[in-house]
Amino acid sequence: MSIMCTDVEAQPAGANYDESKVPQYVLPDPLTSSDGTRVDSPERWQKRRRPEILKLFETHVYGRTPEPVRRRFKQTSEDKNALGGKATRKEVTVLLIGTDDGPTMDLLLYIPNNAKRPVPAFLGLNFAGNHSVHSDPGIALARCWLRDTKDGSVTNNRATNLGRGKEASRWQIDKLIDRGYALVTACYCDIEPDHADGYKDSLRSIVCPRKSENFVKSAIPPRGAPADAAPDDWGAIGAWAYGLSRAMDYLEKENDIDEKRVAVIGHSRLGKTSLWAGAQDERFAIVISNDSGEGGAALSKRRFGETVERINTSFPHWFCGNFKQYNDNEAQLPLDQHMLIALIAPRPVYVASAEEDLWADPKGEFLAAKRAEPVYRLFALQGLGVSEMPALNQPVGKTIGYHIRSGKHDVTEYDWEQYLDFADRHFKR
Ligand code: GTR
Repeated sequence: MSIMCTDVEAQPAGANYDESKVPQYVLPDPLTSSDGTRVDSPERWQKRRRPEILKLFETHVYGRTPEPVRRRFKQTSEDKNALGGKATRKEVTVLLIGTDDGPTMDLLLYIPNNAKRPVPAFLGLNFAGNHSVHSDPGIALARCWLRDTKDGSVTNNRATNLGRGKEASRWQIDKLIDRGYALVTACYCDIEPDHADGYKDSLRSIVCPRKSENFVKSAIPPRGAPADAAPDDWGAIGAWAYGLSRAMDYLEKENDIDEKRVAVIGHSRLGKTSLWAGAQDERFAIVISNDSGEGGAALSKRRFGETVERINTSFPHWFCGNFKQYNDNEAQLPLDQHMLIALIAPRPVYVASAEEDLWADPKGEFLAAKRAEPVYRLFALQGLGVSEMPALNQPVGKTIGYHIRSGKHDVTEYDWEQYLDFADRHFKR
């Protein structure tokens, strides 16, 4: 793997990209409970160890997710003749606290017309608005706050028509439809705008698990969270994951989609989000993380590429307050990301890396998937089925899928082809 990559975005300066400088680290054993007892059966895992690990991630990394509050769904459009007649396009607004004047999340659905309904689906949040995922002019422009872009596709934090189809290559909707899958997406900024003050326009300022209870005034100024947030209150990733679960609530009511065959998918920060959503919410039948890196699939203790300190500094709003204790202090983390992947067991999970995406630590992503395997074995399932990282563009794995693709940090047609093949193997048996 080349480490002489000149892509600044893929490889920001000042981080470790040298395998020989990775510190010695010890990963906690997912199959040893906090009282030292060995987890030797699926029942013990589900009843005892899984809740224990979930709690560790809530307390130290992503923060606690509140119980869902009342929500309502309103279909706002339907076109049975979309994409030249091969799909039905629907738009549905989720009223996230049940009131018309409260926060909303706009879902976009494409459902294949030539497949037996109810169909399986991929569900994922998008970065740039629903109108960015396909050039179809029938998609409503995103209504949420978006970051301004140089190309004019977002101006004064509002989407413009120039953004139509801008992210289409990352979604491959025609391919999904041709293969019999629905796509369901929403813009992550509907749930929380992605900046340090975004919580002010987020569910996090309205739906709070228990304000002030357990509140410890932190020495670290509460950037990225309400001033009275507890150190284990949820961050933006927690809020985005909550949004995915609310989309799933809608899919349970949508007759054209089989809610038992929904794969949750995300790229990069949204790959961290899909893993956290899939870890918590067992309704997601497959979980896919594309180039998710630090705080996603990559092991934190390896300190290769992005570190806990870098991510907490650049994105103070993503994780809970407690996570900041591990800045430059990963060795003290009572968990690592292999345990997040293990929380998805026995459901299939797919981790993908890109060769030039060293910032996300491809090897750390592979090793986390590998170290989740013992939990899959407990369920008599084969995980990756390989002991070494595979060659480029050589997908591996049974219940845990993995590939490292050539190229940059992105979601490509190649990535989607692997996810579709993986979903076929698990959903179309
Ligand atoms: C980077 C961040 C990564 C990754 C990426 C993305 O700036 O450091 O953790 O999430 O953004 O979301 O594209």
